Order: sequence, then C-alpha cells, then structure tokens
Amino acid sequence: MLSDIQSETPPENLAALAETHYFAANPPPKDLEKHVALARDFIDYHSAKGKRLVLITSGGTTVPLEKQTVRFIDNFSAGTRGATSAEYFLEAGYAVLFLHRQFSLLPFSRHYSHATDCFLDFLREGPDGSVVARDEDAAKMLHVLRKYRDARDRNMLLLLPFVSISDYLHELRSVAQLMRPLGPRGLLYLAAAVSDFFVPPDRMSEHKIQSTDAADALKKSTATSTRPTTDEEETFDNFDSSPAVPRSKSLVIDLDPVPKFLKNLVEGWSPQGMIVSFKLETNPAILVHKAKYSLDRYQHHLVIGNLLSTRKWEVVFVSPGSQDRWIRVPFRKDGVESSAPVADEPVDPNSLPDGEPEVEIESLIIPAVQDLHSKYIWTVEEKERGA
Ligand code: 9Z3
Repeated sequence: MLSDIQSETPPENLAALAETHYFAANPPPKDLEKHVALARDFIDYHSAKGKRLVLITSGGTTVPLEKQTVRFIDNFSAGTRGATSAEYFLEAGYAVLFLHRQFSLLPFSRHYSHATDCFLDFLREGPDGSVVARDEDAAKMLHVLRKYRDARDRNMLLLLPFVSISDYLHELRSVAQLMRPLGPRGLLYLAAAVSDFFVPPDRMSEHKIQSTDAADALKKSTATSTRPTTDEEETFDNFDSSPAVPRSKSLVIDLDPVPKFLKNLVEGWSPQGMIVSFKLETNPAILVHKAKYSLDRYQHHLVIGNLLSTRKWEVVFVSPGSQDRWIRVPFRKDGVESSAPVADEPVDPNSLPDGEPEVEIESLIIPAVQDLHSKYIWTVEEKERGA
C-alpha cells in the first residue's frame, strides 16, 4: 500500500514517490509518443536558434468516471485565456507550444469559432459560386489570417491536445522535461483549469455505469444456467423481482485528490524554466491569500490570481519579494470612465459594464510577464557568469 510506504519515507522523497505511483497507475494517452516527437522537434528547433519558447496550458481537464468513458466531470474553462495569451506571446516573439483541451478555443481561430461568432456568419457567396468574407469583416479576417499563416509558416506554433487529467499530467511532464535545453528561456504559463479530484483506475468501472437495475437480471441469467438457483432468486428484490419499470439508482462518487505536481515541475521536470501558474477562485476574500499560499508552497516564480466573475477585467500578479500588482482593463459604465479601483482590492463585479471589455486583458498581462521573464533570464545568466 502506498500509505504504508509513505509513513516510512522522508518527506523530501514523498513527491517523487507520489509521481512514480501516479504515472505507473494512470496510463498515458495513446498519442503521447507522437506528441513527444513533435514537441522535441519544435523545442530543439527554437532552442538551437536561441529563441524564447512558452508552453501554454489551456482549457479544462476532465475526470472520467468510466474507463470506456461516457460520463466525466469537467473543469470550467473555454480556453479563452490560453488562446488569447498565445496570440500576444507570438506577437512578442515567443515560439508557442499550446497544450490545450481538445476542441477548446485555439489561437486565431478563436475569433471565428465560438457559438456566438460562427465562422459562417462572416462569409458570403461570391461571384461564380465562390465563398468570400463579408465586406465588413474582411479587413479583420485578413489581419487574423496573416498572423495565423505567419505563425504556422515560421513554425512558431505547435498545437497539442489533451482531454483527461491523466492525459494532461503525462503530456505536461513529458513536454516540461523536453524544455530543459532552453534553460531560462523556457517559460511555462499554466492557464489550464486542472481537476483537483479524480477516480483512481483501480476504482473505475470498465463499462458505462448503469442508472437502473435493468441489466442486473441479464447478468445473473447469463452468468448461470438458464434456470436461476434458489440463492440467486433470493438476491432478487423480495417484493418484486422483475418490476415493469426498472428502478433508478443514485450514484455516489468517491474521488481521490490529484497529487500536486507543481513541486515536481519546479524541482524536477523543468528546474531552469520560469514557471507561471494561475489561481482561480470565486471568493474575492481568499484570492490573494491562496495565490501567496501556492507561491510559498511550490516556490515558483509568479502566480496570476483571477476571479471567475471578473477574470476578463482584472488579475493580480503575486511574485516573491514584490508588491502584489493588479492589472486591469480600463472601462466605462453608463458612459462614465471608471474611477481607479482601490489599489489592492478586487473590483466589485456589479460596477463592471455588461458584455466584454474593449481591451483584451491578455494584451496587458503578456508584456508584464515578458518583462518578468527578461529579468529572470538576466538573473539566471548573471548567476551562471558569476559561478
Ligand atoms: C485560470 O485561472 C484561467 O485564467 C481560467 C481561464 C480557467 C479562469 P477561460 O479559459 O478561463 O478564459 O474560460 N486557470 C487556472 C485554473 C486552475 O486550475 N488553477 C489551479 C488552482 O487554482 C492551479 S494550477 O488551484
């Protein structure tokens, strides 16, 4: 049992033990080897050129309830933060490895793929049966198209998908380890919404969990001779062994905590890269505290805190040895310019205008992260020069 081994293991080895156990017990995604080969080529290509490279994680991880998965628990995230950030990182000259939840928003296509921005709404029939952009949308579409083509043609963007929490962790570990040759020029920007709880494989049903007892009789009759024995008859319900309407079962799900691998990431998988994590909360009273707690516990470089209700309007940067720094998009409500919010308190969501901000907050976040990354590279290289 892992718990027996844990009680005899010094604390510094516990993270390594949890890692060995988790990755042995939870099978890798079937495309891991293919993804690793793609990631290796991409990273080596940019590393050889001395470029900066950012691994962005984006979208929510799922927690399957069955091995042949019909049902799963999901984490909130459309992938907006990750996909939008990717565009601004490309703009800033970074190569971008985009590890994202399958079918979540992607850089560039995000402008035309949301349910309210269906790409078909931007098109019209042209002459001779051709399809062209509508006149009013053409300029923006051309702008997005050019940036997209440029990123692809210069091999600046690699897209790798994941679905479940275990896919995500396998992919993250492999890619982070491949980033070592980049040294401090590697940046990990962890915006994915990662499940905290999961069903371990030894407790996971192989097949679809049944919601009624309708299949029970079949199991009994196929498992035995055609005529049930007295014992089997007794296992049937004593008031109605074959009800006309199958009875519904309630489902109680017992989830284990997902091991916290940020420590392993910081110390083992990517010891030289700069690591930025996001902290998502819904309660404004605990956001900064939780961000600081995370920084203290994992000893990485920056936590960007955000609240579900205001995440497109403001975030807070929490980093070691610095004042907390709120980054906000300017806004107007009812035609009035926002007065500067209290410096170190979350904005009241009721004071925000309806709809989307006029400025994407990632256009402010990425230059600020880039600035910290420059300082980080300088500090690491200075240390190496001194050593
Ligand atoms: C975030 O906090 C992201 O900013 C959002 C973005 C998920 C809110 P959208 O994709 O949403 O734009 O719709 N991501 C991190 C969430 C998370 O799971 N963080 C962990 C935690 O809070 C730490 S790694 O414990």
